[in-house]
Amino acid sequence: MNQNVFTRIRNGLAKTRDNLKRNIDNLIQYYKEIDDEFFEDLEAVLIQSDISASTAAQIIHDLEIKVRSEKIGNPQKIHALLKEQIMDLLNDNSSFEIKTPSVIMIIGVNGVGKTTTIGKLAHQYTQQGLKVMIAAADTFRAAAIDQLRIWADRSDITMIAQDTNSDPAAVVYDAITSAKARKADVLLVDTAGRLHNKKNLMNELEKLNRIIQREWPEANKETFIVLDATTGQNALTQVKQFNEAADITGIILTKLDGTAKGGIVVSIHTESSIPIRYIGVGEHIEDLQVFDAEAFVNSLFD
Ligand SMILES: Nc1nc2c(ncn2[C@@H]2O[C@H](COP(=O)(O)OP(=O)(O)OP(=O)(O)O)[C@@H](O)[C@H]2O)c(=O)[nH]1
Ligand SMILES: [Mg+2]
Repeated sequence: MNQNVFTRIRNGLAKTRDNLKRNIDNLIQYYKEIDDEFFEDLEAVLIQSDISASTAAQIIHDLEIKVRSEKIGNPQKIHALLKEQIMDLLNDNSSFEIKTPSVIMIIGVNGVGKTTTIGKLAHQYTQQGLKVMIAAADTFRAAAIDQLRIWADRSDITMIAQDTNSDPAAVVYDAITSAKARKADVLLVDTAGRLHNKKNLMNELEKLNRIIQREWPEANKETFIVLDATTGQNALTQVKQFNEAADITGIILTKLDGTAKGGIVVSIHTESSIPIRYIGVGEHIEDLQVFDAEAFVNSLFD
């Protein structure tokens, strides 16, 4: 991982890191040794950083076992122990590399950063030398198509769009025909933000999936849900409910730069068992990183 990439993750996670460090340092100052109350307070610190209650309980449970078996009493040791524990939880989340050809459908609720993320992914894949295309399947608002076009132009790639209010399924059908004809490596599909309780919109996602499957069965298919890291525990509910309409293959957490609660990354992976593929750490085109457990944990603690 180059220096630039690492610096961006580090900067993006600054609020979460500072918050976590301050809270843990307070504990270390207050407690002379690690005891039950220390663990209770530490659990509260984890929950404050948006690690869910059940994941926090699991981390504390494992830490207690370790501390007892190794007879560790010094609170100063807790930083390193906690880091190790979180690394263990995220470790099976291996670094992602896109297969070609791929169709990547980007889904999620309103305003989480879907379109921006597509712009960033298009840039990243283009930089890797891949031929990228975009399908403007958010046909709800004219502004949505215009916004996507700006991103397509930035990476100088082709966007397939129809008029506002046209059928997203028709856009996807068109885009696949075109992507196959042009031998595209990656087709990114932008979709309209939707609430998981809107049945017809969720059915639409199923329909888009069927079309992709039917029209380009040889292509690798990914469905990434975009989650706004600042929304907290509701993110897990979103994953569960979207997963009923679309087989989610990966999670993208955005806006980690805007929150002190980046702990959501830890529990969302642990509790959904879905890999985190990318994290968004800013609004700039380069502020999207392939999720790397080690780089993430290092950025959180060091
Ligand atoms: N700070 C920060 N802002 C982000 C990030 N990703 C997206 N945003 C901002 O979030 C806002 C919404 O982004 P969009 O990409 O339009 O979100 P969307 O999910 O496509 O929204 P809808 O299409 O309306 O559902 C924009 O102002 C983006 O600049 C990020 O990683 N960090
Ligand atoms: Mg959008």
